[in-house]
Amino acid sequence: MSPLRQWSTRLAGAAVAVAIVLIYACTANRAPSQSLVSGDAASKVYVAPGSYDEYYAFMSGGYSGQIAVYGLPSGRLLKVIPVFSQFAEDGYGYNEETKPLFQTTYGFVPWDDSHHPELSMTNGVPDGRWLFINANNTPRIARIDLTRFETDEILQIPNAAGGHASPFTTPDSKYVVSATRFSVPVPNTDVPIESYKQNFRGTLTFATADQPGKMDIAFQILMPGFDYDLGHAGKGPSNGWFFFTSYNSEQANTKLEENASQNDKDFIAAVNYKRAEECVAQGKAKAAPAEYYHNWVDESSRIAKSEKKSGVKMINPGDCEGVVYYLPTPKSPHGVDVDPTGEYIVAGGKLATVIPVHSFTKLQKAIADKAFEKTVDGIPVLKYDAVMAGEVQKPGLGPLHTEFDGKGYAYTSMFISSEVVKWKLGTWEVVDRIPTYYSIGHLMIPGGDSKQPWGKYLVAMNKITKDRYLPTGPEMAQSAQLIDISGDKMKLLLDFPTIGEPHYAQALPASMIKEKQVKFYQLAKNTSPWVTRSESDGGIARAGKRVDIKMIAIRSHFAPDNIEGVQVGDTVVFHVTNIEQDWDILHGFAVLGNNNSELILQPGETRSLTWIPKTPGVYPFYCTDFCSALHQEMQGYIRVSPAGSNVKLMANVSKKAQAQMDHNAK
Ligand SMILES: [Cu+2]
Repeated sequence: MSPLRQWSTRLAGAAVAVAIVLIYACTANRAPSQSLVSGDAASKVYVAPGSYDEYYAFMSGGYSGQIAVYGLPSGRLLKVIPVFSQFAEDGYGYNEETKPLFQTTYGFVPWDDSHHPELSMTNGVPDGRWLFINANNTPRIARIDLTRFETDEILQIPNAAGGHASPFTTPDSKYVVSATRFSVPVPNTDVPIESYKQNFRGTLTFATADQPGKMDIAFQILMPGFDYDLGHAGKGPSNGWFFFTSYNSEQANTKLEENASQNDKDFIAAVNYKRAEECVAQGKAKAAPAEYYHNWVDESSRIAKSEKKSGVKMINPGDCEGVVYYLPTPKSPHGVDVDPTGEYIVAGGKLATVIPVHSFTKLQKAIADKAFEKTVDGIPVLKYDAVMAGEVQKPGLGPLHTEFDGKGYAYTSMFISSEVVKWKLGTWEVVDRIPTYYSIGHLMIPGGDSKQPWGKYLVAMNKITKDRYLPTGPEMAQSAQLIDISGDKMKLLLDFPTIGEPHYAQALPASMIKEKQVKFYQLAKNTSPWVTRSESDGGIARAGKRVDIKMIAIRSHFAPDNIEGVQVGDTVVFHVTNIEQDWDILHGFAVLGNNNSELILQPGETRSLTWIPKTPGVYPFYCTDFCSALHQEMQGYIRVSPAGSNVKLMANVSKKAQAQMDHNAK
């Protein structure tokens, strides 16, 4: 590049940066929007005490690694589902039963950045079976069961770094996908970063997802070294295709802010995954090295297991003609969204002045006509004009994501101009716009990325909240805004603070899952090797320096509740079973000085806490979940003696259990 061109490029980059700052400053200084809320907003979001919300909304926690479940329209927080981060509140990732879920080839990874919840689908419509969500840092995909609101399975994605375009599902949830945000050497190895263009590649992963407990990598597609950002499956006529945005088609490896903003157009990768399946069946995919973990919860014991797997089937597009085409797309595209009919593929070009919409019909014709402008690493690039359905003119600044109401309208979030823009599919005219507070990222309409949107509400998820709530120091909770989209004009109804970063969300009518909720686990079906079904089954056993204690919890006592014979240097594992058989009757367990977390015990479940006492003494333990009138009486003691002490291992257990213990001790 000539010095003059470099300089003008830098100026252009600086101008964009200044514009962003100025525009942000303008939006952030806007007066609070009391006047924008119409008089009947309160009645539209009021859910009377004891009444239920109309929708469940599942909002990712971003850098909290979790999912928060809210009721809509009230915005009431119903639950936090821990997924990728340890959760001291209930012992997830601390107790022995759930720790294996965090196993990866990098070791135990107790945190991640969860971005995109995706509901499982049948025939392109959310079906309420499962929720998937991606880990953005150490690429993984989790499955959450929607009868228990618990994480049941986590699959690691190999040959990837930054699993951002994930875990979007195919219309039948046969596959969930993960595309690497960061291109890396594949397989990853020690090379100079300067060798980016020679050595760095992207991968698109298709993982099977329709068999609980059996998620696995079906195949990967090796792609040019761009940054892959988001994806969505085709539907209806475009069923069998998947669309992924990419930026950094410049393949810059430094100062991407400027160096990856050079090209006027980057690409959407249109992937024919039915064709990929054919190539795999025909042996055209190569066996590629990979190591990854698959972790899942055994249904009856409720204990997570880990399995290390190796090898993947890797498709090189050059060996599988017709598997990938590139759609040129202005400019540094972010979101890619397919309308309910499956015909329109909408991109959000972060730096584009229009919202470009591709036509699936035209895409097929362009492929048949070989309307290619060039190839990139063997991938044909279709001509923009040959695939373009239309462009939404002057939509605002910084289009990111689009969802649909099922009535012929699309809604696009505009990050820089902090607004939602409503436009008409087919005519591409903007028909309404509403400000958001502030810097909206994703937006969500229940079912709004499916074949059947329930288009009554829209939720804006905003990155910056300043001045919207009572101030809480330098950091404010991020925020969601509920917007009524049932009429011609969008109406702001409600702001509510969220947990972590509400990156993206999904929602469905509550009626689809509320009757399916598990109320307690049946003790008779608990196959944990540490289950204690009654007081007479409790006991203690020593094996070398390990001491296992089997206990029950029931209103309002533990049994046993006095334990002696533990020594400094022992590893003590408390296995506590909550033998209540009633809905929402939980107990907890914590012991003095424990370097771990509490246990929370759902009715009928067994959970295990590892404790390594360091000094002699007597240590109380107690129930942490307020359970009954005599909750404060729900306590006990464990005596710790010096190493080598002759204090006998004992507990106030039943005679039968004591006889068994005495037998074991011989
Ligand atoms: Cu209790």
